[in-house]
Amino acid sequence: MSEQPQVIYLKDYQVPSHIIDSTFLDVHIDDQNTRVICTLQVRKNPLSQAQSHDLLLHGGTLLQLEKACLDGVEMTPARLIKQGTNLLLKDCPEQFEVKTECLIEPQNNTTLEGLYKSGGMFCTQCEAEGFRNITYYMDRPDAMSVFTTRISADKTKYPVLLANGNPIEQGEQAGGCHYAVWHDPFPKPAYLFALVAGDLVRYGDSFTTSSGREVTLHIFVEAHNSHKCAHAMESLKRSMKWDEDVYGREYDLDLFMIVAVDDFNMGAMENKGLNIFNSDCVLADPNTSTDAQFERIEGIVGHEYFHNWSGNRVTCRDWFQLSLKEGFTVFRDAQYTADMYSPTVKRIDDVSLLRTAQFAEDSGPMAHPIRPESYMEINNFYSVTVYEKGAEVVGMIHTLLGADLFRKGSDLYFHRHDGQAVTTEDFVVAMEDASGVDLTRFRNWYSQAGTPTINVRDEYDATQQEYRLYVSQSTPATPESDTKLPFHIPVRMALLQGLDNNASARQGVGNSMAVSWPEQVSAIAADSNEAVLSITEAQQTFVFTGIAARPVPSLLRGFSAPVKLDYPYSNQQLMFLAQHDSDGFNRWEAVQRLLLQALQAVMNEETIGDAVAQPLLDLLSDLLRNEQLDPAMVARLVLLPSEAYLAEMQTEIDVELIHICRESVRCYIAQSLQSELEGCYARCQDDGPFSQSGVAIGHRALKNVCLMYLTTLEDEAHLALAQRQYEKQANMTDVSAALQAMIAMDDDAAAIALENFYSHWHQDAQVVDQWFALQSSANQAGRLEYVKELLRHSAFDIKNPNKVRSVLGGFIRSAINFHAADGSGYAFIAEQVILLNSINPMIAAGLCKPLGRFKKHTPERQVLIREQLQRIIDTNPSKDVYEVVSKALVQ
Ligand code: B3K
Ligand code: ZN
Repeated sequence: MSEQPQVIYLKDYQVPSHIIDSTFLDVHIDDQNTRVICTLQVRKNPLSQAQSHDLLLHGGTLLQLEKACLDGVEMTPARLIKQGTNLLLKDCPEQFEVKTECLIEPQNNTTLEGLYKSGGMFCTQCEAEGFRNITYYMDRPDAMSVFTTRISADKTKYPVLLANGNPIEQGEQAGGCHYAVWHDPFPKPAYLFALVAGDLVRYGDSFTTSSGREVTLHIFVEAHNSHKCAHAMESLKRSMKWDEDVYGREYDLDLFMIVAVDDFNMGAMENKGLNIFNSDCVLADPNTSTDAQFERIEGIVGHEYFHNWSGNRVTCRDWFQLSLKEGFTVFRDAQYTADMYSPTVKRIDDVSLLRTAQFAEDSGPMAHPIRPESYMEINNFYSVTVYEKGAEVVGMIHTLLGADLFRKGSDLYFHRHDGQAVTTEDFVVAMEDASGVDLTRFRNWYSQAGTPTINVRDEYDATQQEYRLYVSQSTPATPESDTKLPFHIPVRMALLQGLDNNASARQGVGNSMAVSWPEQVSAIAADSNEAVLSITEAQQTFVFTGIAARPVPSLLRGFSAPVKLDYPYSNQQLMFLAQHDSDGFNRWEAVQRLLLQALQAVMNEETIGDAVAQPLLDLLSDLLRNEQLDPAMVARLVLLPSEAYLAEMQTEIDVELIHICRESVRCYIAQSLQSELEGCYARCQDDGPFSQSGVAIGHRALKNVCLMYLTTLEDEAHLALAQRQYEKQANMTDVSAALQAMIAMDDDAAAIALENFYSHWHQDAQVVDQWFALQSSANQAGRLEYVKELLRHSAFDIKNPNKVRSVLGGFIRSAINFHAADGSGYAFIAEQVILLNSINPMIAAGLCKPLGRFKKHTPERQVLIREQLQRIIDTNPSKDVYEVVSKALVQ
């Protein structure tokens, strides 16, 4: 990149000048030069204001144009203008045919966008703008066309030829080649196009839709992975059923295909009828995959399938609307996972991610609203904000409307916009029209970045029997705006009958009170014990009357809004909520707050014994001994807040202090509760056949949390415990937890186990990725050289994003190493960014993001990080990297 990249603005949006009624692609796959002949039936868009009759076709740097014809006549240079990498076709008629012929070299395409080769197979990734590297096209999501795709290739090397839609023809052709023709009847934007050619085996099944149609389901994988398809197939069938039951959405083609690909920039892609998945997000086997991976695969299979309606049937008008499909679909996949597993545990896991990754993005240089106003490179905006906060915004609409009206809204949205490319505004209007709920102020969530804080104070007047909540909200400045309008924040809450009641009421302690809710309350639960406060102003007061005794407020239940809640909970109140709150999320939240306070006290030099007081230890002890609670829930309840969350809570991050204090609190808890931890570990040990029931998964999670605590004691007995768990080789969840514990103990035993593990699994790329990640993310100081050595390992491949994510992503997660005081971690990542920039700009830019968030670090670290950012930008990087680094440097 030699000049500054162009900035694209939402305000400049214009309807497409032309409509492409049909697209015929003829792709001849070849190991050297792949030929793409593209025939488009085009007409002028009656809605376009454009004066000229020119047609702009996007083209990428990888295209080599051989020929272009308009209505069968080869175009002369005077009418075929090159504009950068794009093509301008001058003075076109009202209706015409364009035919272009290009050569491409997928085997040399390391960006993994457009058509590329992964191992022995050819595959595509077109979202967001990859299609323009396959052929010249109107590569924008509001240009929808009916696609027919003819693929031809060597029959022996590439026996399987796939594209979107239904197969309509196949046969032999000269030179040992064969061909297949696919037709997709649903008009779609180019970003949903897909093509695959490879030597793959097929895992098949079928699904009967609610209206009785039979849909054939195929998962294509390389032969050695054929035993790893069952879980994804079951997940797919469950997702199809769930979307019918919960959203009334039926699948629309006769065939649904998934293809597993080893080299893939992200998790998976929802191409119409032909989803392409990163192998890591589809292949699973109990011997090689952890419980977390199984759950993740189920969520991603669901996510991509749900896109068939929220994304494909109704798509985005432009890329600023990305959250229209991503936020909504993440919300849908979270609902699905909650229904399949435990809603509370899913919520806890999602909120933990939001509060670390998304809150950090929202307070850094790349902060953007879920509907950004501008971008240089759209790939940089496939962010935790657009996805996770986007899902929270949809979730808040769900909370404000209630499940029934939300469903009415989604029905209206799908019905009204089926086959269209629309905006987030269209989504909100459908929700308003179906429910009658006014979402005017709510729209600020789409246009403003930043994490609001809601400040809540209360007052109880015993003589008036009145309880008041004083609520105010504020949001810090972010790069797009210094001033913020108030948000519409739904605060789900209940008032719990507290301890200071008179004796007669004592039996009701912890019950939520049946309250006559004040008028501004927008929704009332059926039993009137719970309500949603609609916070819409900068300051509001809520008055509750007829309250016989001072209640304990349970605020922001289920984390009903992506905000920071500032309420001065006393220790006693938190203990109370931790034991009594009927909202599972808020029970967890109360324990987290207690643990956070203890950690913060240690960081403020209080002695551990005082900070981690006996009542807190008693609470943890009760949890570890409680056999009634869901073990998966207990596993989360007793876990200390992560270093990333502790960092998020500080105004100036002290990496070492956080690390040392958290480690010592962990150790102190292990010492104090050793017998409870050992007891819980033993109780959760399932010696029967391997099971994936919720309880079995929960037991493994809890047992491994206990193991992590116990191994902080660094004694022979607990090292032996981890070793025994490793040697048992019961399942991958236990094996990798045992390895992680041994690595943390930094013992020679870990080295032996790691070698044993590698020699056992070196042929399984997915397991090798885990092996890399376990080592690179180990959170002991001074591991940089070790991680550098991993890069030199024969199994490492910088061109494979999964390997990069395992090793470099793992290293960045290990804060104590990434933020090493001498800057060595920053210099290391900068070197890798520079190297990766020329191979795969999207992955390189992703690695830059953590470097960009330096403002909250100490002045010394800020200088060190800035130096590395400057070093990167001095290499004149791709626009992906340039955008992230330049925005970081101007903060
Ligand atoms: N829609 C794709 C993401 C495409 C990312 C392009 N950089 C996967 C998903 O969200 O379902
Ligand atoms: Zn998605």
